[in-house]
Amino acid sequence: MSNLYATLAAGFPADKSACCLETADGRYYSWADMEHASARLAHLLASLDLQAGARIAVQVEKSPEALLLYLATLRAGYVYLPLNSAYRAAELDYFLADAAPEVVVCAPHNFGWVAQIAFKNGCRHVFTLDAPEDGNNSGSLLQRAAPFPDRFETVPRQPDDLAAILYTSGTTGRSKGAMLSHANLASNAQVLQRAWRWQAGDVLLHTLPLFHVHGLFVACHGALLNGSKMIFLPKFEAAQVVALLARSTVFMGVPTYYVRLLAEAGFDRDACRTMRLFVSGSAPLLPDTFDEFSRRSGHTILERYGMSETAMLTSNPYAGERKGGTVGLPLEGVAVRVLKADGSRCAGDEIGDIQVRGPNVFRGYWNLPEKTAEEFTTDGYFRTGDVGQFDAAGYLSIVGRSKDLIISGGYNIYPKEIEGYIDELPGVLESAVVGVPHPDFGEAVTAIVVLHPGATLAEADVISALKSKIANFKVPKQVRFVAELPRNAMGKVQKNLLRQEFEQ
Ligand code: MLC
Ligand code: AMP
Repeated sequence: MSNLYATLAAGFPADKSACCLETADGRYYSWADMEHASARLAHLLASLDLQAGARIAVQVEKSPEALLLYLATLRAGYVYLPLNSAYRAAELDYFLADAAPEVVVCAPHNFGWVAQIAFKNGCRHVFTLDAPEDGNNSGSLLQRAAPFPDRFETVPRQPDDLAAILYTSGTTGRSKGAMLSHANLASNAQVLQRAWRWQAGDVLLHTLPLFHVHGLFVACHGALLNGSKMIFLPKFEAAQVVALLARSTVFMGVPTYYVRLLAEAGFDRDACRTMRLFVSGSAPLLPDTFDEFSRRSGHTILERYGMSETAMLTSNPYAGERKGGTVGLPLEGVAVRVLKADGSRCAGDEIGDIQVRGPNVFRGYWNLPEKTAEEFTTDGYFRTGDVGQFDAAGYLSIVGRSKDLIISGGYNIYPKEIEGYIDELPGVLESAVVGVPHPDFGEAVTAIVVLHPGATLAEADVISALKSKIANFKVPKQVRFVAELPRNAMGKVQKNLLRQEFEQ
């Protein structure tokens, strides 16, 4: 049985009355509750007569029910497609047109506009995911699932069958759906269970969103596979996390979470007294944050590196030295190499392109076989688009990206997409979008705009126009106007000069 759910369920505790999920508002879900509720949802999905490999697209706020829907999708043998809850109409239209899901699940307050886009794109079923206490609603997935039996025979899958599609940039261009198989995700979960020494009694304080690799796979799979309880918060709030650490043993976050924890007066050794492990990833952790965290808490953050296409690739060791500024050693079964532009291996600590291979590496980009082929070498390595170097002890450092990408608060933002929206605004001749260092988000989106002669447009106009069109985290934090963009002899905009000039 190669269904990922079966792999995870093999780790559930024998005592099914134990707590699997606890919420901040006091809700408690036992392992039996999780199994029964996901069984009902899986029955409902199975009753819809979907095609094999049907995509279930989900754009909802984080909740235990969202996790149940993910598990139900796995159990029913369909493909889970999570979408950031901040996406607006144009973004959703793109994903639904590309992935052609048969089922779309959205938040009740978004039903009107989401359903319109979903049906336009040929989707057959649109449901809402309400909290159980929300009243009667015929589109409610939970109410529709309620009459079904609470046992469900998990559908067998082949190792290479798809479990999830996660939209990400790849190295260039518009978002592409990274196809992850049951075996990709199961192997990574098992490797991380060993690497991070998940153990009896662990409690994961879960504050990450559920629509990315970090929150959905690394965090949830870790706890589920180990039969460990999660304290499940709707979002990261530093003060609440400080208060709940004393009931937890494992915490995972993007670097912004650690910066914000350090800004809390109550964050100290005592607050961390029960903690076993703090993991950071998704964006570079600054050495200052790493050092200050260890002084304040007595814990050394364990930094790891991964991406949507590959899940986790490298990790600092649990038992050995955790080196700040590095992402550690290749995980078990994962081959990582750093190559020069001519394709030869970097020697010593030379800097080059990071390429990876392993059972965790995805099945390719949805509907893009040629793009997929371009991103793999002839000997089967995936080109990550990250640039790095190994030290003498084999620890990898990420020193840059060859892909055009800004990472803000752990979210990826593609400059080209934002430039497209700015260039459409009346009065704009052209624009360039870059990431500049930011104390909280790591990098902040900055737009540099050239206006047509005589046109007038203010920073606030650009920001408010974009807020109505794209997810709020992508909206520039600052907009600067210049007479012309710096270009090199080839006519290419010199973004490095703009980054230097507009550093805050
Ligand atoms: C929110 N805002 C952001 C932002 N998040 N701006 C830039 N970057 C971000 N990441 C803006 C909003 O637009 C809003 O602006 C204002 O901040 C307040 O919004 P909020 O929702 O209240 O923000 P907050 O809750 O503080 O969220 C910040 C955050 C969140 C850091 C807690 O972004 C977060 O949880 N990030 C984690 C992302 C993540 O899970 N990444 C993993 C990817 S997986 P305004 O102007 O509207 O007020 C991956 C692979 C791997 O990369 O290796 O793990
Ligand atoms: P995504 O495409 O959203 O999955 O983002 C993956 C990208 O995040 C990687 O290719 C890296 O550029 C970046 N990333 C993930 N973890 C780290 C880390 N620990 N340090 C630096 N960059 C990271």
